[in-house]
Amino acid sequence: LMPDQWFSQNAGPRYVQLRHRLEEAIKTGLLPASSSLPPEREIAELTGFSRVTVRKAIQEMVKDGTIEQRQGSGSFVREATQRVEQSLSHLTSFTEDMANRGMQTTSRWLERGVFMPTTEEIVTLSLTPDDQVARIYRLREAGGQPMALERAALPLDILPNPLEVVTSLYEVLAKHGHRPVRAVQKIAAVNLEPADAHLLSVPEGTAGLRIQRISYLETGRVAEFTQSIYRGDAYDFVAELRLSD
Ligand code: 16G
Repeated sequence: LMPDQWFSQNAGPRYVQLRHRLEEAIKTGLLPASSSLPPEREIAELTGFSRVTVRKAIQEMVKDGTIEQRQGSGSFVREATQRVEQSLSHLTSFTEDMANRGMQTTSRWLERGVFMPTTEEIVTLSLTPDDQVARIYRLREAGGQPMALERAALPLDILPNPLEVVTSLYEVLAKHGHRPVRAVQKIAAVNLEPADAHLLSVPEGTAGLRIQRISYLETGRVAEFTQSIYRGDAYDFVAELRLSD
């Protein structure tokens, strides 16, 4: 890191000047993705800025997601986010969507079991208050990158053993002859809650999409009620529209 590459006649507060220098270093590959930043003290020495300024510049870059801080191992340049295009016209599963792009999926389980249903689940899945519900809640990753938090609820006779779902819910449903054939999906913008942002590895306040999917069996019965939080910075939703006749 050459100090002279970091100096410029930029106006604005000192931490903003330093931040521009660091952003420049990232853009030109001087500080490549995944590389670790030198310690604050070293950056201060190299650039002539004070440590307070260095800390403030880094804090700002952590907030906007350019830099990531890992407990005990310092600061790193974050990998650029991989965006994916997601069709809104086909009833596919996450596993299928990612496999079509050649991406491997992994899940981090947050909840998986049989529970008492919430009022919303009772209404949506047409349960009685005495029925229990199968619930699976997971962080879904593709190509090692967190993509979405998905919380699915299903009637117990449709998914008697939630533990059977290891990778694909739809695959398990298909095996039991319960693959949904139709779904209604609702999408709304949200600011990610701090806990969700943390799970999705994005800065707090990042835009997210709240997606609700209610899917139906051939018989017209509701099979699945899924509430998800998708990363706003990782998805482009695409639908083909036609002039109706
Ligand atoms: C998609 C669905 C979700 C479904 C899941 C099954 C949305 C927006 N999409 O992510 O409802 O439960 O696929 O995927 O909610 P899987 O078969 O890979 O588990």
